[in-house]
Amino acid sequence: MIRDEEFETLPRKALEAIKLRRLQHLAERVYATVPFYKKAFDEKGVKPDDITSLEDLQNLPFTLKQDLRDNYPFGMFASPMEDVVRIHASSGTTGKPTVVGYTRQDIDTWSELMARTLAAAGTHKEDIVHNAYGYGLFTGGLGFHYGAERLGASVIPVSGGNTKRQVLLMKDFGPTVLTCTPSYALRLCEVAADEGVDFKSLKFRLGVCGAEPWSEHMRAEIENKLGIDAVDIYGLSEIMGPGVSVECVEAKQGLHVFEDHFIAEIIDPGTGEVLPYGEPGELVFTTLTKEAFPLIRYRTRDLSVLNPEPCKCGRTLVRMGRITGRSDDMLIIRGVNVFPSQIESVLMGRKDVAPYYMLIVDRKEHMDTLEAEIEINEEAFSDSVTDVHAVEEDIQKDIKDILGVSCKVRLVEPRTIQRSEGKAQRVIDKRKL
Ligand code: DLL
Repeated sequence: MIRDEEFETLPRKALEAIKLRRLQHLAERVYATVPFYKKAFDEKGVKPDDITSLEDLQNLPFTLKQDLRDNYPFGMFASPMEDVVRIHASSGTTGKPTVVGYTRQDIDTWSELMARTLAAAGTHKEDIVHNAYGYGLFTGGLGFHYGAERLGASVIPVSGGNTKRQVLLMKDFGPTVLTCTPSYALRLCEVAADEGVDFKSLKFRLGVCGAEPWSEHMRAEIENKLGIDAVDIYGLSEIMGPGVSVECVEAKQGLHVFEDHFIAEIIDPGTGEVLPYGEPGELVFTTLTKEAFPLIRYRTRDLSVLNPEPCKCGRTLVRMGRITGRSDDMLIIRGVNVFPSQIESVLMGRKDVAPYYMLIVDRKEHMDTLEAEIEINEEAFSDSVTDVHAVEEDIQKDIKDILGVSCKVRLVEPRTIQRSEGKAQRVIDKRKL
């Protein structure tokens, strides 16, 4: 269903006129209110009123995750704190998370966009939504919650975890729409089977899955095992949370970007040059309507491709392809963003291991697993009193403290981890998505 005929089916020319007007307004606002942007514009020699066409966006500076870290926690906010009514943070666990803020108007815009998202995915007001995205600093739980309420559906704010209990609720409450990560959807199905509940006998019709990479193969598995339609939803905290783009249930061919609120570009991650429609590269987003935390040309590091052809559902919004990977080395393990360099920092602080390691990521029973092979150093290796098992446990604990995910540690003999001559290959991702 198209909730917003006005914006979702506009001829592209008319849509572009709206985007330009909003971009001009945004540039003026961030230049006046966010010191980071004033400096970045000045350094590039651009002024807000230089923007006379959408192509001029290419002259504006990029925003990087590092810029958000440098301005931690609230330095990028464009509204005074008294107007901020909500704070969320990214799931990344490197010391400082990425912090984002929302004004009352932002929450309203987000709720409406999530209502549009859920509608495009095939949700109606009569539906009961089993919302198993995590509630808390993560944007998934509350984002879906507000959207489902705005749509008029009934939402069960079950959050993640406690899977057996979720199965009981699914049986008794008869929810029709499942909202959770694709891996958790499969996990729910498995635990249901263990509890003697055939997932297909439940009332579910639809799953709205995202927040982590998945594939057509995995979609087929979810659809077959759960007996539902599964659609892909994309978003990131920095840009708003879920609801930046979504597939329509009619076509399931690319995710419609809500262009009346976000401009998407694809760039060459190496040169930063904007690529034409149809060419794969890194997704870059500019927020057009956000008040508290507007961003100009935010580099997501997510790899995708854009298609401006109208969709058979009637929407004229540009579609992005399923995310195919990342241009940096960030891993998403059970929904938590993990950088290999964080593991390195744990090892650097120790006397008994060498900074050589290999991370092995896998997916067992639909759950991500992380294992680290780490080289013990010569000294500790030849010392007869070294208790290898105790060292492994100790490192395991440090990694869990810093990353927030568990990682099985296995010490290996000195010089057994392959050295590289160029860029080190430190991750083996065996997940078949
Ligand atoms: O994951 C927001 C969200 C919640 C999206 C619920 C969809 C559903 P972050 O925790 O900031 O926000 O993580 C954002 O997750 O840059 C992608 O790398 C990845 N990601 C999100 N959706 C998808 C998807 C939320 N559909 C990061 N496919 C993004 C692949 C995805 N990767």
